[in-house]
Amino acid sequence: AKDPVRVLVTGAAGQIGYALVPMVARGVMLGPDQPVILHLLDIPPAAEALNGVKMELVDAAFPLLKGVVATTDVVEACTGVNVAVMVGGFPRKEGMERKDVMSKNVSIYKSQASALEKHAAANVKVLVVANPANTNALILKEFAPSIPEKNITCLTRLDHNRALGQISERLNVQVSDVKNVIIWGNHSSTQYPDVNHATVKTPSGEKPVRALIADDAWLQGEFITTVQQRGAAIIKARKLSSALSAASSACDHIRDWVLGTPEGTWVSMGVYSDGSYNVPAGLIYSFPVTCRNGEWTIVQGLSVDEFSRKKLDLTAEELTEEKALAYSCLQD
Ligand code: NAX
Repeated sequence: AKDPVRVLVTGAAGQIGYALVPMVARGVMLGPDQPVILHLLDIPPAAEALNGVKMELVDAAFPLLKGVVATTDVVEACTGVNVAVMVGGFPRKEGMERKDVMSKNVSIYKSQASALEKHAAANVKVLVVANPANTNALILKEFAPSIPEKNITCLTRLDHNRALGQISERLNVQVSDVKNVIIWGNHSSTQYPDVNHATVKTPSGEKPVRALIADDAWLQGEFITTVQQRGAAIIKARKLSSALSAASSACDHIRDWVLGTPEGTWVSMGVYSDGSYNVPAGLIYSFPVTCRNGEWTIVQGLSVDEFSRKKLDLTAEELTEEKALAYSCLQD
């Protein structure tokens, strides 16, 4: 039997945490033959609720779940973890300044970075979910210099999956037959969902989405805004933000990273930019990636037309500003 993998979930008493931990315990994230030990972190006001989640995990009697560490102690939570899913953060409340929210998250991610750096397993893979996800991941990277930068990522897979979903609905095809959409940039409303290289499996072979959907106005308009604004639409409908889809996409992100992407398929991940596609180096930016042997690689050589170029640059500009704001918080 395989040794258990230790998976940290921060913010585990929250909404996404509640949807995510049973998925991890069922093998959705790391595979049906991979035992896991869950490390659950939250803050003291949520300690009782966190203990309730632990009780339910015990009650569910998951065969793959070999242990649960539920704690409000960051060091205990981070010790020995192989995978860290960072869902905990400070939410933006009505009337709050952007800088105040940024400042709270910068201080959370700075201190959790140090705890991970000192106490996590040497090759820990980190996925930041909490918003502002790209910039939180960047802060985590800056304050955990001994964790390889390739190991620190943020979640844009939910946006990627939303784009697959919209194409599948529009064409009335199975979502599993659609692939290779791309989310470029920030996990925010400036993200660019790009279908220029996406394809659909049909009885007569793989066809470009562009050839199947002739309606350019929809592809360059409503499709993009629907994906960009989907989070807000879910809040409007549910009075709560996306949770099951966020949890499921976090599992997809880690599973593909660890176990690899299928041949001929790429996915979107927020990763440390090396300057590919003329995106400024030093941002955490969402790119198309393939994964193999536990490492992601940015897909190279895709054509970027003029319309797309503007969108890639716009979301990069926003991330550059967020980075500057985060650094100004560090100085205060
Ligand atoms: P909740 O407010 O339900 O849960 C957040 C949990 O984090 C709470 O239990 C809170 O006590 C805990 N927490 C706060 N500070 C902490 C700290 N310093 N250490 C550990 N835990 C801490 O929010 P939920 O709906 O679960 O969303 C969590 C985060 O995901 C939010 O930042 C949200 O904006 C973000 N999202 C990101 C998405 C993405 O695709 N990247 C999509 C979904 C979601 O909106």
